[in-house]
Amino acid sequence: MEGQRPISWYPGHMAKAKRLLEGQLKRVDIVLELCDARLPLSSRNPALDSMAAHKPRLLLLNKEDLADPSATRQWVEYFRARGIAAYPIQAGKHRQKVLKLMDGLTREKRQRAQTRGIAIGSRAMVVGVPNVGKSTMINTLAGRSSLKTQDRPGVTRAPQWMKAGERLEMLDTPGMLWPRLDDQKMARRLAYIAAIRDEVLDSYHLAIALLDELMAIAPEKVMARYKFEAPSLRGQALMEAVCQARGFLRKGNEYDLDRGAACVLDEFRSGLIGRITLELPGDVL
Ligand SMILES: Nc1nc2c(ncn2[C@@H]2O[C@H](COP(=O)(O)OP(=O)(O)OP(=O)(O)O)[C@@H](O)[C@H]2O)c(=O)[nH]1
Ligand SMILES: [Mg+2]
Repeated sequence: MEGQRPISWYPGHMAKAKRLLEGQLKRVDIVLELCDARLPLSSRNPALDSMAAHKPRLLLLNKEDLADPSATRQWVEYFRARGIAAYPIQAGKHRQKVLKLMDGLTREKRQRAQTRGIAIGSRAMVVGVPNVGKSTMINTLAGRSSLKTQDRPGVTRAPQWMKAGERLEMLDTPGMLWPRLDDQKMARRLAYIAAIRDEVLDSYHLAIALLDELMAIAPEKVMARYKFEAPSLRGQALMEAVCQARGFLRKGNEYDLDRGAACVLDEFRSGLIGRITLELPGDVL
C-alpha cells in the first residue's frame, strides 16, 4: 500500500518457531488451536494441519463476541467440511464447553486405559497467533488467572505448563506468526487484530486501510459509529470524516489524523464499531 512500509517476516524466526512447535507437539496428547473468529484464515497457522495431523485437535474460533455471527457459522461449516472440528468460543467464558470438547477427544484412550485399571491424564497445548487469547483460555480452564494476559501481542514470552485439573495439564505457548511471506494483505489484517505490534507498522496508513475494508464489508456500521452518510468515502477523506465526528482537531482547525487512526484501531479491536468478520469462506474458495 502506498505510503506504508511493507511488513517483513523473518524466515529464520519462522524456522525456529517450527522446530519448537514440532518438539512441543511430541509432548502432548491434544492440540487446541485458537484462531481469531474475525480472521479465521489469516490468523491460522497453515503448517499445523500437516504437523498435527495425527493428534486429536480442536480449532477454536475465539473472540466470537467480536465477529459477525452469520460469518462465524459459515466458517464453522467451511472447516468441518474439511474434516477440522471447529467451534466458536469466548476464551474468557466457555470453560465447560471447551472441557467437554477436550474430554470427547480423549475419551476412547481413557476408557481403554481404564479397562486395564489405569487412570491417565491429558496434556494439551494451546497454539495460535499472538494476542489470540491462548493464555486467557488456559486461565479459564484452570479456573484461576495465573497467566498474564493483555490486549497486545507478545505477552507470553516462553512456553509454560499449568495444571488445569486433577488430570489435565496445559501448555501455554508464545504466539507464533506463520504467514505466507509475501502476503501483505494478510499481514495488515493481522495488525488490525493486534497480532502484530503497532510499532512495526504505520498506524495512520493501517487505520485507513482498515476503514476502507470496513466500508466494503459493513458500511452501515462504520457510518452509524462515526455519524456520517457517504458510503463511497475512502482513504484520507474517510479518516477526516471520523475526525470531524469526534472533534479531533489541531490548532488551526486541521484534522488530527493520528488521533483518528488510534481511535479507529482501538474501537475496531474492542468491537465498538460492531461485530465484523474481515474474511469469508467465499473470498478464498
Ligand atoms: N472480546 C474478547 N476478548 C478476548 C477473548 N479472549 C481473549 N480476549 C482478550 O484478548 C487479549 C489477548 O489475550 P491473551 O490471552 O493475552 O492472548 P495470548 O494469545 O496469550 O497472547 P500472546 O501471549 O501475546 O501471544 C486480552 O485482552 C484478552 O482479554 C474473547 O473471547 N473475546
Ligand atoms: Mg499469552
